[in-house]
Amino acid sequence: MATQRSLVLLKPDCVERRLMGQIISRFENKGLTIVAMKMLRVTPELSQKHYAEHVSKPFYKSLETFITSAPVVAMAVEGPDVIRIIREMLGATNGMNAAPGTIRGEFSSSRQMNLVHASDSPESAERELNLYFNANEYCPAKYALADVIRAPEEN
Ligand code: FUP
Repeated sequence: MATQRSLVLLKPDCVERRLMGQIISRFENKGLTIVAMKMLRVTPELSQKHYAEHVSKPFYKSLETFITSAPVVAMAVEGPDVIRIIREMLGATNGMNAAPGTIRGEFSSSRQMNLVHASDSPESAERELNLYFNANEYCPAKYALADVIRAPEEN
């Protein structure tokens, strides 16, 4: 299984609601590896780049107001098939439709305030990671317990 990296963003609602620890714990509990992390304020310029495919849509202005309203936490999360796994952990985009047990299913009842963003394809991941991180901000490591999380051939 190919090792991938996904951009995961804990959005302003996640930070404001003090849910950062609970959400990060889910990724750690699953055995995924955080290889870069920072807190920042998304600017309108960064929002327009991040949500380039949505800039011309009617909901964009409201989305920009929301994503720039409070700090976010950006993470690069690494693991085999991690892009699919994290999207499944998040659940449907609209928290009202997200399955019980998913992050949005447990914590969100909103389409806009859905707590977490994660890349939806390898192409998106590369583009989005480059928006948030420079090459020298990654801290890849082989942790001591890696071999009790997955067999070496599963990585
Ligand atoms: P996702 O791939 O889950 O990030 O969702 P989309 O690319 O479809 O949407 C990007 C963000 O826009 C989502 F976080 C939700 C938000 N959104 C709205 O706020 N209103 C809409 O009508 C559609 C999407």
